[in-house]
Amino acid sequence: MPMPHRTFAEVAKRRLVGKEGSERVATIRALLGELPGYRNGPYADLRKWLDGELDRTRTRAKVLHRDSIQVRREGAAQIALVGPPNAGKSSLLQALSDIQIKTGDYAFTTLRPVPALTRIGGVLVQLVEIPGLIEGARDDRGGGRALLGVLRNADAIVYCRAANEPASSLDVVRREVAAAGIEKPAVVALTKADELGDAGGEDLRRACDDACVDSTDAQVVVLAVSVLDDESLDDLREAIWNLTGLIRVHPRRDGVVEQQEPFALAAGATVADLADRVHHELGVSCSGARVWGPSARFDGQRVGRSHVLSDGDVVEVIAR
Ligand SMILES: Nc1nc2c(ncn2[C@@H]2O[C@H](COP(=O)(O)OP(=O)(O)OP(=O)(O)O)[C@@H](O)[C@H]2O)c(=O)[nH]1
Ligand SMILES: [Mg+2]
Repeated sequence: MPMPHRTFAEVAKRRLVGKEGSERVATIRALLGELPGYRNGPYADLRKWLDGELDRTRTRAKVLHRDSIQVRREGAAQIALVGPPNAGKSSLLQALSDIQIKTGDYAFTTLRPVPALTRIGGVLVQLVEIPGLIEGARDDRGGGRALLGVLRNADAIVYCRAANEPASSLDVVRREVAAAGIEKPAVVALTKADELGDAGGEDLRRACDDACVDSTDAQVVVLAVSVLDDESLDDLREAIWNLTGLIRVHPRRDGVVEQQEPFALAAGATVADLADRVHHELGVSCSGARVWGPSARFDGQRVGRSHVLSDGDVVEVIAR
């Protein structure tokens, strides 16, 4: 004796409440299995409804999946490249790292955030191109909410715009970022600087001035870059490093500067912090260090545990 169809409908709805994805699919399948196999009438209608639910659940699962575009963090910091379509973000990403990525002279070449690692002064930093931030991103246009979510996770932003485009070409992106309440240390990269030609110097100066007109921009460093000019790329790397707020410290042991990657430490880190990072026990037993570099008054200065280190220091930790 099958359950009356009205009761079945009630039970089915109750069992589906709050379920999504594979759990919901499994429940719908189970319900379909329990449903009497009439070809017509109320039970057949219930079957049709459940089949529809199955399709809708699968589609939703796909959409949810497509929205989850989070980027796994790697390296000492994560820096987002944002800007209008065709600004040269992918080209920069490629020039600064080893990745191969599609670039193209049209908008929306890149459709999802793309991460790549770059080495700055020996430390790996993750760059992420965030494409397609368009007007209305805050209302999820163009999948904007997920893209802004990735941006929110980043430590700093490189705003990219072509040097020969007006400063206003960044306005849309900056408005969307501001509307999303995202505030991060930032630089502006004026890309494709090589395209300005011989009279470029003057254009560039104007472009740099334009880039700073917005009052909130007072502190923002503006750099002209071209993927054809290695020096400009090195300057950009250094500007990116400054955004991270981290310092690079090179360990030295028994009089030899170790060839490993330098340690990336938060600004304000002390000798004790470095020792702890090398090894927890060294953090405990460290009594001080010898320091060469910006934070030392002279080469090999003997300092205590609480001595504050600077970017570029070479440090030999002394254990008790
Ligand atoms: N001359 C010159 N062209 C560049 C430079 N950087 C990028 N381009 C060109 O600009 C176009 C757009 O470059 P992409 O790197 O694809 O731009 P994008 O910002 O990633 O574009 P979307 O992913 O579509 O948002 C391509 O034709 C590049 O070859 C540069 O430094 N100099
Ligand atoms: Mg791109």
